[in-house]
Amino acid sequence: MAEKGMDLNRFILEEERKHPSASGSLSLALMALESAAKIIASHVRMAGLADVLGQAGKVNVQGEEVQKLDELSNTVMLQHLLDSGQFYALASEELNEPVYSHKGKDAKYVIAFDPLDGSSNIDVNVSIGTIFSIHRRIGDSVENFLQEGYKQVAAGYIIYGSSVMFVLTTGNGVNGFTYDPAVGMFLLSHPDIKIPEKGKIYSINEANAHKWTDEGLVRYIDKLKEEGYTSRYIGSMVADVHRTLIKGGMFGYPADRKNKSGKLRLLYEAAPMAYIIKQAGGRSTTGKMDILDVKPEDIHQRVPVFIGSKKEIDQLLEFIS
Ligand code: P6P
Repeated sequence: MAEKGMDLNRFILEEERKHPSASGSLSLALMALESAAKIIASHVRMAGLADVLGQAGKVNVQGEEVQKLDELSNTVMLQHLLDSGQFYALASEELNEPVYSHKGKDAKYVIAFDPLDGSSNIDVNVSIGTIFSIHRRIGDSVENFLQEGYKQVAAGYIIYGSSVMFVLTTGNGVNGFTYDPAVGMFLLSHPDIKIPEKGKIYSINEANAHKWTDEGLVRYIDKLKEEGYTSRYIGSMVADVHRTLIKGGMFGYPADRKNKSGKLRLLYEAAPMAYIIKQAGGRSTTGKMDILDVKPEDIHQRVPVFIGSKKEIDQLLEFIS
């Protein structure tokens, strides 16, 4: 296990050395992500002062008002990832269609990302985050993004909270790196993260309970209450899932009569988070199947999401499957 305090770049290179056939492309890809994360973190930290808050007055592909930080984060991600030359194509929550990279026309990977998830929380200074999912390139067009989540090469998120953390898996466990702005480096603070087998917290927007379409979900939540669980729901997926990873329990965004497939996006929210949690020893489900087994049909496809500790997810499936 890597030593605490190791910086992210050295960690990435040492992981590369474990794969003699590695070309170094994934390392360069992850380092480009790291650079983008540092710049986004700087702007998020200054948001309250730089008058970046407020609506940019535009509506994104999700039909949501775009905050200026959303736009800026998307631009920073595109700039660094395209410039790295390590990605054949990029898909973003903020863009209708994927971007195909000239510099990456022979690249081995594609990436899907949510540049700034939870952005509706920017104005109230709640933790928000960037989520990413990296797959191998398998073709010349959109099929690159329609791969099941279990095929991900790497996935993770950067949470911009009381501290900035880069949480990453490349398929060999989960490691968390906390940003030290004094030296401008992400330092290994949470080596080999494992989600507790069982938690004491459930995280779900109960205001939607009367609309949930999963029969038994209300009874499941009532059972957790009887077992003494507490509720924590921030309304920022990266923050809610990060707490679940560290403390255990479950996070859910179910389907309801209004959102027939739930609200969260498969490619760049549910699948990368499910991969992180699985690599940390947890479970994920749509209520019907493991999130990582879902074959995407559209790059902005939504899925119902239940992610967390083995005990809570196994117990959930006794109530809703
Ligand atoms: P609701 C934030 O807008 C987001 O996309 C996720 O980060 C979060 O988990 C969810 O929506 C919150 O949705 O309907 O509970 O406000």
